[in-house]
Amino acid sequence: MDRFLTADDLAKTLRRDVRDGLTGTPKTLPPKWFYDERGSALFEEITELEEYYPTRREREILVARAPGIAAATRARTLLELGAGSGEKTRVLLDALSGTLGSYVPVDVSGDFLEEAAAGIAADHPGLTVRPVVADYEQHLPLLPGGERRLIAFLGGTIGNMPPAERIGFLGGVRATMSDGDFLLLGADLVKDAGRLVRAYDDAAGVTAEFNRNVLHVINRDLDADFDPDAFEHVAAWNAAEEWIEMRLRSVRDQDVRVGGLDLEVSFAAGEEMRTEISAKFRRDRLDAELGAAGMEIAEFWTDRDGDFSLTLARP
Ligand code: AVJ
Repeated sequence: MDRFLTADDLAKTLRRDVRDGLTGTPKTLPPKWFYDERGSALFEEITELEEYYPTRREREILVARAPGIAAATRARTLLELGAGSGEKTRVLLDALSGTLGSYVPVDVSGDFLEEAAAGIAADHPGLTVRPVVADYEQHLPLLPGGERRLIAFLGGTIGNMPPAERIGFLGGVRATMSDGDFLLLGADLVKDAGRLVRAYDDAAGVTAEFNRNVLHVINRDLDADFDPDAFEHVAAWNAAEEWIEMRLRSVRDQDVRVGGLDLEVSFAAGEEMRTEISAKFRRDRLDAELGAAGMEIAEFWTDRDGDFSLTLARP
C-alpha cells in the first residue's frame, strides 16, 4: 500500500481544522472528521434509510450504465477517490473486466482500505489492486499514471466541498488527465426541499448521531470534553446556495475545553456550528464547472426519477 499521507499528517490536519473551526465566527467543523470507525458505520446505516435516496439512486444508474461506461472508456486503470465500502466498485469492476488491468482505491484512511482491497483482489484474480492512502485534494499528481485511466469520484462527495475548493479540485483532476482518461462523477441533484431535508434529518435519528459523532472524534483524539447530548442536529436547505447544511446547535450556554489544543471555547444557547454542506447540482452547473476546469461532458445520466446524476467527462 502506498502512503502519501501518514497518521501524523492526519493528526496535524485535525488539530489545524479544529483550532481554525472553533475559533472562527461562526464556528465550523469540516465533514471529513465524521468518518472514524463509528462514523463510517453510521454512514453505512444512513445509506440504508428510507429517507436517504442518493446511494440507491446512484447504484441504479451504475447498474444501468456500467456497460456504457465500459464501452466509452475502455479503461485500463480504475482510480477510485474516496473508495468507501466498495459495493458500487464491484459493479464497475465487473463491467470493466474486459479491459481493466489495475484498480487503485484511494482514501485518506488506510484502516479500511487494506482490507477492502484484499477482498476485491481475491474476487478478481488477474487484477492488480494497489491501494493508496492519500488526500485527493493534495496528492492527485502522485497517483499512478498510465493510459486510459478512469477516475471515479462517486457518492456525491463533491457536494461536501465549498464552491472554491470544488473548482480547485476539478482543476487538479483535469491537470492529471491526458487524452483517453475519463472522470466519472456522482452528484446529487436539486429537488424538492422537503425531501432533501428529510434525507439529512431522518426520523430514526441516525443522521443526528452521525453529525454528533464529530464531537466524539474530537473528544477522543484531541482530549476534549464536548457533551454531545448538549448539541442538537440541524439540517437546513440553503436555497440561495443550493446546498444542505448540517449544523450542531448548542442547547445551552456551555464551555468546552479542548485539552490537546489547550483551547477553551464558549457556546451560547442556540448557537449553531456548521459541520457539513452537501451541495445539490443542476446539469448546467456541472457543465459550467467541468467546462471551467477544462473538461467536457461525454455522458450525463440520471436515475429514472431524476434524483441523482452520473457524469462521464473527458479533457
Ligand atoms: C457521502 C458525503 C455524499 O453529503 O450526502 C450523509 C454524507 N451527510 N448524510 C452526503 C452525509 C449526511 C454524504 N456524502
